[in-house]
Amino acid sequence: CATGPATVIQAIAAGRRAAKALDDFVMRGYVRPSHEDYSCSRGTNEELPRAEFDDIPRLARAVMPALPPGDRIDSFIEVELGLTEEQARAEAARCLECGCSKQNHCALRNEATDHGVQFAPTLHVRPYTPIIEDHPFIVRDNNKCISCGRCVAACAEIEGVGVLAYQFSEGRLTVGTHNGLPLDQTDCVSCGQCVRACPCGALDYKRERGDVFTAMNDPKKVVVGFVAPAVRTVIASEYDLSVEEASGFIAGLMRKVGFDKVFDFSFAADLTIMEETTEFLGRVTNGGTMPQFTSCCPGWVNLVERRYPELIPHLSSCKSPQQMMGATVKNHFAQQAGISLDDLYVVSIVPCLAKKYEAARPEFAPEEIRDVDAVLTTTEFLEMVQMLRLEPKDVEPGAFDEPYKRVTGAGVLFGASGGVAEAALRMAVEKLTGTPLVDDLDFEEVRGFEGLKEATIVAGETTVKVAVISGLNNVAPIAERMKNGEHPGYDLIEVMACPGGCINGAGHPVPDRVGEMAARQRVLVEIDKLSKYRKSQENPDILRLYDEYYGEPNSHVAHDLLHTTYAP
Ligand code: HC1
Ligand code: SF4
Repeated sequence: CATGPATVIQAIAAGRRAAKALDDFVMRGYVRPSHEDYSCSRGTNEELPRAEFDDIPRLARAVMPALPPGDRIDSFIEVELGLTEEQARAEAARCLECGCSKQNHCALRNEATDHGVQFAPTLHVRPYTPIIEDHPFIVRDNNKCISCGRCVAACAEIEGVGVLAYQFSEGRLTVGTHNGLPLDQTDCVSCGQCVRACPCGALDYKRERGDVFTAMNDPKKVVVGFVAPAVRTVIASEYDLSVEEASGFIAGLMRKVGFDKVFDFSFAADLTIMEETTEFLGRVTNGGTMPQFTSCCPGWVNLVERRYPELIPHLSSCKSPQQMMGATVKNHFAQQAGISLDDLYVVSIVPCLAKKYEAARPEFAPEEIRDVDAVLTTTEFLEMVQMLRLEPKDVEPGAFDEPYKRVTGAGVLFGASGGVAEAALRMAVEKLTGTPLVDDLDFEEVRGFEGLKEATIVAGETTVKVAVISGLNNVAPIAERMKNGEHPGYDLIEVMACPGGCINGAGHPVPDRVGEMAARQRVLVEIDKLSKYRKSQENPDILRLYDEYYGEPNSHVAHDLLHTTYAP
């Protein structure tokens, strides 16, 4: 291919990010689209993994230094070019230097470019202010803050927590806490949505991947990794995988990164359903405290403890699936595999920042040995993959490991809002009617992205009223009413801090296309549909675990290892 302003070249991008980068390039008018599929692929976004755009190869490489290994420019044919290579390189280098590492995926940089904003280093120098580390893992660097207010809005309007506020310091407008207290002494629930909203790296979180690499490099350590339900939706999207391929690819990728044993903690979601639904049915029959709230979202648990301690008796006593998996691996698996706890290092991979907080809680570290030693976000895991320069061709897809190999569609559904309630209903209805649920497994009323969804289910003599809430701002009206002694009219309430559930967690890469959230949800729903087992209570590996270890749901051993208490 020739180069220069008159060159005519077309690029075919493989991988969503590569396509997006080319897309941005075309949108800014530097190259002209020539392929008739272009408008179609932009319109639906469905074609992006193999969208076609005009560009030249070197230009494309210049604007995409940070592409993951799976993304590449596949092939080129000639089209008319509107920018010299030198101009393109200058354009690519125009990072705003706020200090983060987003480079080409920076919304702020794109806005600035689109509006012709120039960066003038001599005018914009500001006095250095120390980095603030007043939270277990959230770090605030006001030197990078551009006072855009996204974090303040996320905290107040999405999560309803409202602990962040603008402040004047040294004559400059930046962000601090409402009352000036350290962040960990406010009602902050550690959801991480402020970090996710920050466009310039002023808010970030501490990575644990270094500790995980260290454990992997220690020949004495058996490093066990388990992955949360929602993570597969992002991996599927990053690597353009089909629904059928997603879980097997993750297992292979985790092995390649260096985990000795790999589990899917949708298994522990099944275990949670066994414990939590048994608890719920017990409350229904014995006149226990109603309604029962789910307790698997640590951001929600933090909110109850900090702002609504009166509601603690309503929280299920179940640990979250992450902590059930950790406790099961550190006890049952360690015993069965004959591994001493000193040599066992347990890592979870999750879409959530609050899971870091949860894993570090002292009640989940009996005798100061944590059940989950490190928590990686989806983003951190992908960073590790990039650091190791792993390509999809290096990955040998495979099954998850025994003895927790089999998971159900119900467990996988946990990753989107409504999934916990749906999985619980699949068991509760069966128990209440005494008849196996065969065809009517889908409780579609509780799926989707609305902040509050409701369903009324008649099961034999019993009517179960369910509410499903996501985005903590949406729980406030109900919580306030209950605080004042009112019954909200529901029996079971699922609450997830992130809008839409864990598929929208702050530990995932930020979606860069419209429709990404719906696509993530679809992956989970499709996996459920294709699953051999779709009810937690029929998972053979769960039944065997009860047989050989826990006895029965809510047994003494189960209470010891799978349940917890909350601190007002
Ligand atoms: Fe979630 Fe859960 S579903 S909280 O959204 O109950 O993080 O995926 O791991 O523990 O299983 C998150 C996801 C996750 C727990 C499960
Ligand atoms: Fe607010 Fe969540 Fe950020 Fe805490 S982590 S400051 S609750 S948005």
